Amino acid sequence: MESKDGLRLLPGYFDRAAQEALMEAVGAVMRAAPPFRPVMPRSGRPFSVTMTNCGDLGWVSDRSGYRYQAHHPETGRPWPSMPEAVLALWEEVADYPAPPEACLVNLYRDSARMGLHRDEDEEEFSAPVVSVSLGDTAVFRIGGLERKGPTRSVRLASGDVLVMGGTSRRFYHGIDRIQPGSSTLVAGGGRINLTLRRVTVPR
Ligand code: MD5
Ligand code: FE
Repeated sequence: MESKDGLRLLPGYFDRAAQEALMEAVGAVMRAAPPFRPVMPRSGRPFSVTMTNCGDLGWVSDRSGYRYQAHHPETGRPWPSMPEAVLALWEEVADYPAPPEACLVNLYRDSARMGLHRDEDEEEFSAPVVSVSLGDTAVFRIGGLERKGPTRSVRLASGDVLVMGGTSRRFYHGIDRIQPGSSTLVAGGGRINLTLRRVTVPR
């Protein structure tokens, strides 16, 4: 599916063997950089999703705000490097002349969700956001440039890749829920989402 907005869904981009290989790589990332539970700026309300990152920069949220930083907020160590397969995916689908700097790893267990929001903590909006779904199917909600505008629902299954380029880079979106038990890929159940982003403008 390719839309005039620059939104491209690539269903089944990764086959089961490739998904298992990605899970191995993600497991290594999580051992080096354990998932943490971010809190909302000011309120300190915890996210239902836990997160970690790989790459030069990682997205974090705490009482002082949202930002990208080079170190894990709890261990203080630099983020592990991005798996080769993730860099290869960006090369294949991003149509952008520089590598991604951040790969956010979101972990959704049973009732975890992500409210409607826009990705706007980056400096570079000419690069797409590339997202990989692994494990349980997610009910993804996508709107437009206005928070109050119409939205539609898209199911994201394990192995699907979503490329948000062009105008869609700034669309409102969120995860309404996951469908527990819809995949056997993630040990203990749940969904893992990899979100690849360029943060800075290349020089
Ligand atoms: C997820 N994660 O499935 C999603 C995938 C996040 C987040 O939203 O911020 O961690 S990224 C989906 C995305 C990004 C940018 C634009 C659009 C979707 N879009 O216009 O649909 O955990
Ligand atoms: Fe987002």
